[in-house]
Amino acid sequence: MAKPQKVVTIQRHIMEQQALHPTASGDFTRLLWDLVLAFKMISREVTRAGLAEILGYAGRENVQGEQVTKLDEFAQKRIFEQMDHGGHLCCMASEEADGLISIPPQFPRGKYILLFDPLDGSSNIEVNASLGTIFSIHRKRTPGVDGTVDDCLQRGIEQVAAGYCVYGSSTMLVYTAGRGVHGFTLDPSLGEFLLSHEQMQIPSRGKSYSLNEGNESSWDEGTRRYVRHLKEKDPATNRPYGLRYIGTLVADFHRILLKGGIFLYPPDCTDPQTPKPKLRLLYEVAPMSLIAEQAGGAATTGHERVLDVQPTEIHQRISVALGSREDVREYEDFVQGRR
Ligand code: FDP
Repeated sequence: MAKPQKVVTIQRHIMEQQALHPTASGDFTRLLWDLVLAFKMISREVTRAGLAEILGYAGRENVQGEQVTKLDEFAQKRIFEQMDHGGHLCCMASEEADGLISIPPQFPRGKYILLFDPLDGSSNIEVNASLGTIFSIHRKRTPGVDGTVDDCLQRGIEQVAAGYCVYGSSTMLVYTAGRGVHGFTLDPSLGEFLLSHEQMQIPSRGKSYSLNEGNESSWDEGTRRYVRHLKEKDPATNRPYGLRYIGTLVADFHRILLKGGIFLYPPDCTDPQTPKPKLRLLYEVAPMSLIAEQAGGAATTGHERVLDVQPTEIHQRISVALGSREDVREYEDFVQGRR
């Protein structure tokens, strides 16, 4: 008879991780639990997204006379309202808010900072393709009870935890708290995230690349030569690589985490004097980079390790290549002119 599988919920996994730190207060554990509940609520809403057409358009009243919120606004509100009163956080910042998000005065303050992208891949909402939520957690470093912009502007290497939830053919939550990367799949009938991928490892080399090829005319020369190299035929090095691009960072990265390969979003170099990157450092690129490194992969701007970059503003943008270690190193060789 087949041995019954040990079923581990995310709650139990987080508690087991906490037990590895005998001095832990439990604050961080409760913070993650609260976040997990927000993800379940967003997941439920994402699966109902297509019904907005039937029940009423987003931003207007539905047939029951209720206001229908846009999915990205819903995700923002859900996370904020779930996280504002638990006493774990001293402030938040999000892609959907201009400045620092303060904790309302009536609620207690905690020692952590939450940075998040509530609904990544928003251009895919209408087409029923995968979406995601990304989060990054830092520890407060300035004096006083309220969090400040300075608390948000910490290097990626200083993250206490990072993760994402991908709303795909199933909903999966992937996170790291500095001891490897673990993945949990949501069982909608139980309403529980169950451990499905323990200690995830990115293969050291992949055979696919992921970027918006339509932007080729605005890439830097190194990126252009690198992508041309990937398309050359050389069976010994698995080339040509296949192209896979969904246009939702979370989904594109998730594929690479499981299968290997490289995700790239180089800057727009139409004016070489002022390259314009697109993705956001604090709540997109830094958390993905921590996960990549914790899974044995790498993340670079082309010239520098992403996790070492000192942020200067909350919504800072940055260029990135991340994924399999050997693929990322090879990209750096092209960009830095060694090849
Ligand atoms: P989106 O603007 O649709 O939210 O966060 C930005 C992002 O998506 C990433 O998820 C995605 O990787 C990228 O932009 C897609 O950009 P392009 O449409 O320029 O390819």
